[in-house]
Amino acid sequence: MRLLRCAGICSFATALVGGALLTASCGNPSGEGNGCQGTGASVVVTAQDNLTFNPSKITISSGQSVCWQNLGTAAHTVTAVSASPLDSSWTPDSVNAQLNPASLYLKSFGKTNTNYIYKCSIHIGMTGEIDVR
Ligand SMILES: [Cu+2]
Repeated sequence: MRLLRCAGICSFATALVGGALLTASCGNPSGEGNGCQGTGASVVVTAQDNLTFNPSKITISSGQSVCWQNLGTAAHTVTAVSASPLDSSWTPDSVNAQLNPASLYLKSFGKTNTNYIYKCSIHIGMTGEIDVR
């Protein structure tokens, strides 16, 4: 479980590929144009100012990673609600990540046939679901 911010990603990406383009896009304080790009995540979920996770429901394969990004102006969280069956890395009501504007949360999922529910602790009704097959 890692909380990644843009600066960390940019440093990493710059060191990795020496990409001037990446460096330039990451310098955008609005977060537009960078986000989860370059993290290698299999799926990107965007927390939006309309108080939704988009897409709100995803299906991935075991071993794949999900990157949550906040490209808006409102702060959100990724807070575990449930894992079925239980997963020690997804404790109900624990805030996995504070997802402030321009920040990222990257997590890989290694358990097959597990359903994960999460929410934003700040905005009631802002929920998401991950099915790992
Ligand atoms: Cu929220």
